[in-house]
Amino acid sequence: MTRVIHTGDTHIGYSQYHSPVRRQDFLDAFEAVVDDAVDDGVDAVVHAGDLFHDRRPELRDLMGTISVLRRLDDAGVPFLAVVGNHESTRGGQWLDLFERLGLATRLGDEPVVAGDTAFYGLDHVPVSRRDDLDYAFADHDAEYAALVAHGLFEPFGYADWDTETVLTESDVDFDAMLLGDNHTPDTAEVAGTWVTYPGSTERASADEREGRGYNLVVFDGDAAGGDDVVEVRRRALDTRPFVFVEVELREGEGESRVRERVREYDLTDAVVHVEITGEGDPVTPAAIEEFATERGALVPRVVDRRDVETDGDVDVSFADPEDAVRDRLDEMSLSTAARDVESAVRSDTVPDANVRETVKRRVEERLDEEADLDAFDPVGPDTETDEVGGREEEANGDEAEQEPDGDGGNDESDASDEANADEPHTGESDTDESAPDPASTDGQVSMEDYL
Ligand SMILES: [Mn+2]
Repeated sequence: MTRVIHTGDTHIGYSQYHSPVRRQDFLDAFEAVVDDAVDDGVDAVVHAGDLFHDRRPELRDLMGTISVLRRLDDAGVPFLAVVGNHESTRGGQWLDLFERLGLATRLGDEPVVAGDTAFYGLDHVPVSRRDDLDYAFADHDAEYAALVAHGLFEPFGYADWDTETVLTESDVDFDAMLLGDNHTPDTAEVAGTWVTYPGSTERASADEREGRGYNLVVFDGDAAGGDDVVEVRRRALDTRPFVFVEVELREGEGESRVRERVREYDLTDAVVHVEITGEGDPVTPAAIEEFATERGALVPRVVDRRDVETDGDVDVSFADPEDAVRDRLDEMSLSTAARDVESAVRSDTVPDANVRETVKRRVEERLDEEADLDAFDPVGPDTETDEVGGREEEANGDEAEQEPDGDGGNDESDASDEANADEPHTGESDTDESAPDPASTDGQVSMEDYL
């Protein structure tokens, strides 16, 4: 019999809402999981990726993580892990550092045995490179086998990775796939194999409404009352309270009604989301946020979803506006990378919801190809051929459709979040607060952004 704690999507280092308290919360959640593992004496902690929120964790996040891993190691509990999309770096992985320190084992195509189960790993692989995967795993002679992987697998939401293909093409017969990436916990059976997500351990987005937790997975011939060899049980974590207040204003109602609704909740130390819909008078979100703070909220966020009146149509016309834009762009000596970004933003073939992810991916791909760093140098107005290439690329829909994160949904502030990740010291400046759309100025992003 083997008993392991299966967790993932810890997102350590995430200063959600630019809050240092929230940043600590993500590390605390990891610590809580490890505490349970030590108390329980499980055979291993299996981590399915996204231990860190981004590829450049700060020193304090690394030190915090190391001290938690050290506690686990002192208790003799192995930490077996794979690399997720959020933390993946171009060179070595942070996980390799922990392995070098003797605090972790990076799973791969060779079996790592804990109890009587062989564990294998599959790091996150972008959709564009999945065709090259051969799912070749070395033999094992353990009783059971499990594949730990990071990605969006069928049959769960946002899936872009076919689980049956993985299971069919693998040369090891897995009893379970222990997954990370999808922050919504769920378990299903695919072709006789249990596939399960434990979900994130702290809410990385306000869309993650249900309680957080992790899985306790038991490999045992008599698991699940003898009906199976794998049993997946979910355990809850005590995390930061999130309070959601929905206020639908009627004609004539306004700020006082919103306050009245907010007052109905215990806001102590909570992240508070107030959403205003309906009719009624204008409300100043800042005033409501101040009110929530006075009532003990850690982070108050107010979003007014009511239609905001615009200044009417823009009264400018060009014979061919696209042509005018192109002319202006030609004068700007933009780098190839900047043109990539510009074309993704302006293109008709990239759906609005995918723009941020597309931009992020294009820049990342250029960064990943060391040889492509020239693409960030400004080019003169004479070398315009890149622009055509850029447009062709998006015309065939490649970028927009092949999204490893499956971020087909609402990508409100992923890009600004990445910007913060690259420049941690500007993280407090709330860059996303300056965006014009009220729905995207709450510093909050949808769940898909954090898968
Ligand atoms: Mn994640």
